Amino acid sequence: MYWDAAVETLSAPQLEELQLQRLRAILRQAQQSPFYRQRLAEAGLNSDNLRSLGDLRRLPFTTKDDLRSRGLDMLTVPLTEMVRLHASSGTTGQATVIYYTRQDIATWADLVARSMYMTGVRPGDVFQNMMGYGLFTGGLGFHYGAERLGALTIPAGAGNSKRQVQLMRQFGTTCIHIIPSYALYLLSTFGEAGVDPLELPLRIAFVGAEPHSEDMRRRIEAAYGLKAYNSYGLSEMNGPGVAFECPEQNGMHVWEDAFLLEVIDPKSLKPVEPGVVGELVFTNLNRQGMPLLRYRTRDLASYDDTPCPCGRACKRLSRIQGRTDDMIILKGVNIFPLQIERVLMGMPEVHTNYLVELKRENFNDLMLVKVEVRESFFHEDLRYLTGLRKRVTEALKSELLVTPVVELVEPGTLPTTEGKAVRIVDYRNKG
Ligand code: DLL
Repeated sequence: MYWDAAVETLSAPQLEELQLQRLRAILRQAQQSPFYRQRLAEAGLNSDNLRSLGDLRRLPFTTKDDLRSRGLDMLTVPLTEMVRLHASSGTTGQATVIYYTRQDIATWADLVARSMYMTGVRPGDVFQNMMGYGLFTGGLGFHYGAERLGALTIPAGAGNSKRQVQLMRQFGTTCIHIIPSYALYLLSTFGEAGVDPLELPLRIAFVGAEPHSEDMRRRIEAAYGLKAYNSYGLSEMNGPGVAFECPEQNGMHVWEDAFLLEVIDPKSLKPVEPGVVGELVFTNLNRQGMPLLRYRTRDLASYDDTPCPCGRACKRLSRIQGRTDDMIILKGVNIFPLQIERVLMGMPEVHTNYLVELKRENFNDLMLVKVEVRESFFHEDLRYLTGLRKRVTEALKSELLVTPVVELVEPGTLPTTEGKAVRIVDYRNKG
């Protein structure tokens, strides 16, 4: 049941003790980097005078801007000792680069193996990795983890949908790693190929890398006949394998022996209570080449520190509600993309894709929501479609508190990507 019982069965106080030891060691390590040497000196903090985990709060946060401007100054070993680099997706500006030593790659692989094992993957499973291999961490991160675990790993990569279906049939794939929006899109390829995913031996899917709702998970589970586990990570903290769902599917356990978690109010920067949504801040506890201290992720979620029936004491994160930088402000109202998704994926008439366009007409902000409607509903009469359009508009309005313009479109007509879905296009400040 446990990949690393010595760590996974620690009680909360034991875990804290381990964190304190590791934090002292990582402060020593971080002092090898020009960036943190200066930061730690300015804060008057070092491994000898750190008494409790809370003492770390004396150190300022590390931000994405710090990484961009001072990234190379954060290395604690010479560049020649690094064996790999990855870069973040760069959806919000210039990409940030993370360097890994050989030991960092091994630690990361072990965390991913632990995550996969927790959901029931075992040697003998056939694991099809449908995430991009490259600068993105999703592909290689899971690849090394799956091999470490001992699963037969198919490095399928992203896209090439027909081939994905063919590989699943040919090799009897039992576990998949897939972007959730792509998992729904791939169903149309199954349809075209005349293959029913329910007849394949699929058991487990890992879905992550982008926000998705509980309804979306249930849709994936029902269509493929498997259990889908939410997986969270970010390149700045290795990649996938930071927080992962256990069989309870009730929040993602943060691997707290490797990452010290803080959840803060993004405005006051004070810690928030359990259950309150705040920004996630992580400190690497066992990364060698480029440990980041108090890194502000911009991701918003709440945490739960009550015991989990699975026996692991590690705190659980809620679904990521959005990012501090992807919040839409429309007519002064704050909207997170996940709110839109929750409404749409909760409606059985809605197919797998939608697109939100933000426009400005005559100095007035406008939200246009294009929604694919399932085949069987799309061919209903006009009166039905007018009624449906009204219902979608009302449902969105009551969640978002602004009235969108809804357009119903045929299934398969909106653009798709093989990577993270682009659901929102903001034309307001363009042209
Ligand atoms: O997306 C790492 C990853 C790969 C995670 C595969 C899970 C599976 P980046 O490209 O650096 O790394 O993007 C990180 O993606 O800060 C979140 O905003 C978002 N994200 C990642 N996982 C989830 C998730 C990878 N499960 C950024 N739910 C993060 C919601 C997620 N958002």
